[in-house]
Amino acid sequence: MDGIRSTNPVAVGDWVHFELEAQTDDLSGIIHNIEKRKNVIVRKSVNLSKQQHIIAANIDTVFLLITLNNPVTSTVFIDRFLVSTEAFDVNTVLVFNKIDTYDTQELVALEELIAVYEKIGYTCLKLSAKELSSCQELIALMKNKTTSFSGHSGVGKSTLVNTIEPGLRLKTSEISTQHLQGQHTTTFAQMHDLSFGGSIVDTPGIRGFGLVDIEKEEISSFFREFFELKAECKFNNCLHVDEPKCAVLEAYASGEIAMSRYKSYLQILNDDEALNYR
Ligand SMILES: Nc1nc2c(ncn2[C@@H]2O[C@H](COP(=O)(O)OP(=O)(O)OP(=O)(O)O)[C@@H](O)[C@H]2O)c(=O)[nH]1
Ligand SMILES: [Mg+2]
Ligand SMILES: [Zn+2]
Repeated sequence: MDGIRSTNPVAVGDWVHFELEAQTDDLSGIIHNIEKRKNVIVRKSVNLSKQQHIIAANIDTVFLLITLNNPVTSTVFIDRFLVSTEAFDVNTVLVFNKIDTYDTQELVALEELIAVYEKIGYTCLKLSAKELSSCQELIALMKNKTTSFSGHSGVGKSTLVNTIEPGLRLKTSEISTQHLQGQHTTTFAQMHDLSFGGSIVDTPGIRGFGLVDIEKEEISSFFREFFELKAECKFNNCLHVDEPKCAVLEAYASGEIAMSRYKSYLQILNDDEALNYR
């Protein structure tokens, strides 16, 4: 990860060597050195397209918060996020939030979505960030670990931190009634210690998730269920689009690979700026 071109040289989660400045009251210091990072969560910087923004470093597990509506989290957003965390070696758990707000039909859709991701090996949790009793499984996964909450603005990241660690009282905001989206309440990533052990990084909501530095041929390596199959494709540089004897296409045709996952794959493969920031 060293030599990464990023807009922020130091990120939340970095281990640094620093010296306190003498004769100041506000404990300011000078950072001399940053320890080698175990991993990073990055996204493409919105304004400088070739640069990355490091959302957090040295994370044991990132929890991607997902809501079916208010705001909508699309499957292509989830899959883009997963490609990035697979590429940077960050363990990812999917947290389906706001289950108290869903009607019967939405709960069915939720179960279908969860089935897609559990089948390919991702841990999925369902909870309501406002009800501590629904968060026990999550808390068990956070204990004594450095973890992070990620996801669109308004999915409930700060609400969840407040429920888990009530002393913190982080600012949260209602979803905008006009756009049914969050209001970008959290504006910078911040790490908070947890009284049961460990620490959590609350992050600002991400609009879209651009991918950088991943070659077209590599993308399928970060779709777990494709990776397992690609050795069986006739061509070793197969992109799994229209090639003959493609094991991925065959698995898709037989229903083994979920339609939403294959659609996301094609979108990422045909990536352009317009697709990046949705
Ligand atoms: N009903 C219900 N509302 C929730 C739940 N989780 C969060 N909310 C509400 O959703 C709104 C947005 O929550 P925040 O915690 O501010 O969202 P955030 O992800 O931190 O958003 P940003 O800081 O903008 O990225 C608030 O009004 C919360 O009360 C939930 O599980 N159920
Ligand atoms: Mg927030
Ligand atoms: Zn193939």
